[in-house]
Amino acid sequence: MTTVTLGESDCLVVIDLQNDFMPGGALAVPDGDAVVPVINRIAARFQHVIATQDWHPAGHSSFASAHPGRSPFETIQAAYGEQTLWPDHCVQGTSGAAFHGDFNPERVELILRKGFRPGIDSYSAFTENDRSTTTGLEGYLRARGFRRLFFAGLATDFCVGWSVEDARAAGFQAVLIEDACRAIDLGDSRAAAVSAMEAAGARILRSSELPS
Ligand code: VGL
Ligand code: ZN
Repeated sequence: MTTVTLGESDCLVVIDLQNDFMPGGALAVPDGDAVVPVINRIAARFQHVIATQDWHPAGHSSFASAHPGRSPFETIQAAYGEQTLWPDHCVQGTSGAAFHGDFNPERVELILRKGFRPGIDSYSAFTENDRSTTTGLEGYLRARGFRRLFFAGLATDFCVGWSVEDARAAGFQAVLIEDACRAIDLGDSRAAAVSAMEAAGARILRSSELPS
């Protein structure tokens, strides 16, 4: 059932398809590897594809290990507000930060790295967690003439969700391809993220609704 026609002003944004978010990885997303074949398949349908990489320096302030006495998945009050603490993950240049080996990045036109400032995390591909430092992606996408962005990858409730909301705030049409994403799901964070994306005006589609 195809409900969408893809064109020159559409771009697929593949979020954080990295080893550390896969089963067995440092910050494993349940069933995270199931999205890889789906994304490989749909990427071929798009004229344009970009990807992001979570890219932290060792000792990053989002790592619980940088806060004596704190554990992963606790929240702390950072200078810029609430911040969840994570296991060490996606350290620059490590195999955990590399793309999943089955992800075919051949058609990826831009790889945007984020989370490299030691004191600021960045879930969103657009704006870091202080909600003011920009990654530059909005300007890039606008300069490329994209108007509608399709999102896939990991994790629905963090990097994908925040990116979708920021895409809407920046004035892009945003589409979540829900079966091409998986969530970390802390508490009810997946459901909350999907509600927030819908409230922001994002459309939720299944990959079967894209051209085959
Ligand atoms: C992510 C937590 C920490 C993600 C990245 O890709 O969703 N989540 N860093
Ligand atoms: Zn991270």
